[in-house]
Amino acid sequence: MSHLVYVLNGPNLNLLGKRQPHIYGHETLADVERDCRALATELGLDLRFHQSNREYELIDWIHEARETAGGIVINPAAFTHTSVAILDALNAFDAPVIEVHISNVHKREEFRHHSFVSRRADGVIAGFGTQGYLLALRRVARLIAEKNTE
Ligand code: DHK
Repeated sequence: MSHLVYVLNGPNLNLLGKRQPHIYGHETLADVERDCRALATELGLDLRFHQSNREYELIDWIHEARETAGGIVINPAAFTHTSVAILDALNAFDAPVIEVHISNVHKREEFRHHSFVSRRADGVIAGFGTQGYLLALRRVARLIAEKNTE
């Protein structure tokens, strides 16, 4: 299985570090990308790191990943709670998917408690701040390694 992992980020995550820092923290998405790249190197993974405010772009990256990637780490942000289209795209992807939320969505408003993406995700991380991305990458690396020794 491929060592390429897509890290996908949904709407408003371009404002990470500036928007509601009491909820999402002070780290920017560039900080997250830097830390993910450093860990990926350590784990022997290649990374594609993307953010978009547009649902179709996230779907296109998931389709691209179908051809090339061994795993997807996705923080769909608000699309988590609304997007059957992203769920359908992930259902067409055959390798591990880990869903990440920076905040603990279960501690927040009722409408954040439901995730379409969780119906497909192999694991869900919420409330670990931006460290959640690194935990997700470690999990994907483990799942890829297990697949490759099967
Ligand atoms: C990020 C968002 O933008 C929200 O819409 C989600 C998620 C939670 C997060 O915690 O990373 O509800």
